[in-house]
Amino acid sequence: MSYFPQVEKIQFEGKGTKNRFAFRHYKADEVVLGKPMKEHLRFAVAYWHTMTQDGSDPFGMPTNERTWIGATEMDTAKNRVEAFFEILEKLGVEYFCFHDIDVAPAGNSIEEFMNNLDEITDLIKVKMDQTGIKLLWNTANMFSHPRFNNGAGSTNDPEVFAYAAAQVKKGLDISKKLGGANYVFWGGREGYETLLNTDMKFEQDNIARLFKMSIAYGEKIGHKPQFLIEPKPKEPSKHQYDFDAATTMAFIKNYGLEGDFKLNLEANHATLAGHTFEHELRVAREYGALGSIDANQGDMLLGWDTDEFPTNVMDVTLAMYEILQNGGIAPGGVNFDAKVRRSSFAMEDLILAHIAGMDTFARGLKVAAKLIEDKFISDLLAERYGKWTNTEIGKSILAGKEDLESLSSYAYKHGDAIELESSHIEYVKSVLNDYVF
Ligand code: XLS
Ligand code: NI
Ligand code: NI
Repeated sequence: MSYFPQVEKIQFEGKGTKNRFAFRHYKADEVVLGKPMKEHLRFAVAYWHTMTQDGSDPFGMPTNERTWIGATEMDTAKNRVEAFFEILEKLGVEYFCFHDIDVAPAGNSIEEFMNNLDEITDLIKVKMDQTGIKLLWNTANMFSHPRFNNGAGSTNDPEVFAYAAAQVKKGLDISKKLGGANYVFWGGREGYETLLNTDMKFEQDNIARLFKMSIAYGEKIGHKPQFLIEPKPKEPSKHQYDFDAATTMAFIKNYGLEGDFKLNLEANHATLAGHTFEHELRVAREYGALGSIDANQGDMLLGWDTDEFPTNVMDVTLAMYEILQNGGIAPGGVNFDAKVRRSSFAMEDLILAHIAGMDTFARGLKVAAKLIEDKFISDLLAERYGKWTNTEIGKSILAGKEDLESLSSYAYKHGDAIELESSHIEYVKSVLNDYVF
């Protein structure tokens, strides 16, 4: 049975096509900078937004038409697996991501939950074997259930900590079974409401304890996915410990987790933290910790994680530039942590939204590759920092031959004759527009 009988496998038809169910820019096998697009992009579909969102919001009822709702929760869960793989295959997407609770109902006890997970992930494995589709990452939802209202790793209650540990253990067992490339920790409740009742140091020590147990368990079962932490400054907590890339790197270094942990960076989380997405990617890249990305975009007029499908070519170009400069993103990928708007309630919108995101990333990739081929940004940097390598004083400072006294006498001699150069940044941005449009 098909959930999208009106949709064939999506093909590349180019910019002029009037067919809504076609790629206008994404051509999986087109070679860009020596690699097919699909290898650069490693697209993944997110199970939660695609399969479980109903379109409700704090002011309104569900809107989404979804034909996979069955008689029981387990029936729905099984139907979703079928529908999900149909979406992946029709889009030609080779990876996917999920939380435990997205795929299997919680049931009435921890045993029932874990059994449900085993049953559904067995089904998922059959589908993976049939299609060659792979698991980019899975994760444990340790934020929705009331038991996590004070956090999971950071909880004040050791029994909650144990429950979280059970979910992570199961998550790693599933990752092993499905050959997961990465395993994600996003700490939505790992933060605080008020410092009045919070021991920040104790809570962070405990989060690190949970992470170290995870590394140890991975080693024990002989399955070592790349562990990723996904920063986000707030929402649902008022303040989240993994605020942004820089804060999370400080945490990783403070607890000696480098080597095992990298970052999964999300565009909308970057803007919530008051950064551009490319800023977050640059910070991670410079630490050698750019692991994977959650591809979406926020609405600058709204102060929350709206998780829109990415359609802004300029933003995506600058993100893809960082990814190319990183030498790619594997074993990570481009996961669409994005949901259709409430008014896009039809089944087919799930397909159309992913096509929009994939086309946007294809365009961003192509423009970023052109920027690299033309040395547009590297020439800009070479010019801007040129005096460090083409003046005697610049070379001498970099060679470590100067100190405060020698520089002080240099400044007394030459200080008033400094020739400043204009950045002409408006011109630069205008030329960048020529690349994008
Ligand atoms: C929420 C996060 C979440 C993670 C996975 O804002 O983006 O969806 O990606 O737990
Ligand atoms: Ni995310
Ligand atoms: Ni998010």
